[in-house]
Amino acid sequence: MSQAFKVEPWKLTISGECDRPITLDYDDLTKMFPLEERIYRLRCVEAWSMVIPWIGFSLADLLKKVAPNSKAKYVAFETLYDPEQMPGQGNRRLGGGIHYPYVEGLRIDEAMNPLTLMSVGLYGKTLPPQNGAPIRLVVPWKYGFKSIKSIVGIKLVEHQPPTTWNQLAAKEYGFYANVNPEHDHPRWSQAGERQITTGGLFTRNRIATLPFNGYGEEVAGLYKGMDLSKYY
Ligand SMILES: Nc1nc2c(c(=O)[nH]1)N[C@H]1C(S)=C(S)[C@@H](COP(=O)(O)O)O[C@H]1N2
Ligand SMILES: [Mo]
Repeated sequence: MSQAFKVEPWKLTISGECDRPITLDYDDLTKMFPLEERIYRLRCVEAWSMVIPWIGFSLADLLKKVAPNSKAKYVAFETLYDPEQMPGQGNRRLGGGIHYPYVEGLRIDEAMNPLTLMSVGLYGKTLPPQNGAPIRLVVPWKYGFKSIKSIVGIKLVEHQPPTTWNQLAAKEYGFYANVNPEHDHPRWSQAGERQITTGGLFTRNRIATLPFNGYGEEVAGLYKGMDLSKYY
């Protein structure tokens, strides 16, 4: 995405299995909810990580506004589809074989967890285009690919929705994608990660990967009784 990437006008529609669907425009995104800063670890599935101070609000606050009904078992997210502004989308080589638009999903209880953030900024500023302007998801206990950027659609659905990386290679990228040092990617270990810092000197700190990226106390209960080597 280039710096000319246009975030205004922007429309984000929240619809599906709910009583009060809404469409938000660019101003609503930053004004509808009080914003807070949250410092989270982000762990990419490709074994690098970063600590990032996000600005945003809980996805739960947004979902409560639309009043999900009893059929809302999952939440499906969709990125803006605009090949002119996002060259990768119209080009098989740049796009890495992905089917666009990028889509992601969460189970409703994961979406309602207080850690699940809708982010509109980082490092005290609005989100730059490459980090998902004007609004993105941040799910800190899951691999980075779950944290979908530049969202235009959020839909409450009854069945588990398709997700981009899972469609590309289901054996490598599961729907759950919880950070799990005991479940290796078929082509590399997930036991450790390369921590990227802004310091330069320390950009190759190798650290141990923690279950649920260190957020187990808050989220392990969501997966009680599930075999995490099967639901990876
Ligand atoms: N729409 C969209 N969202 C996306 C991606 C993408 O290619 N398109 N990449 C994902 C991956 S693999 C990671 S690791 C994070 C990276 O977030 P960052 O670009 O802000 O570092 O975004 C995720 N969200
Ligand atoms: Mo990633």
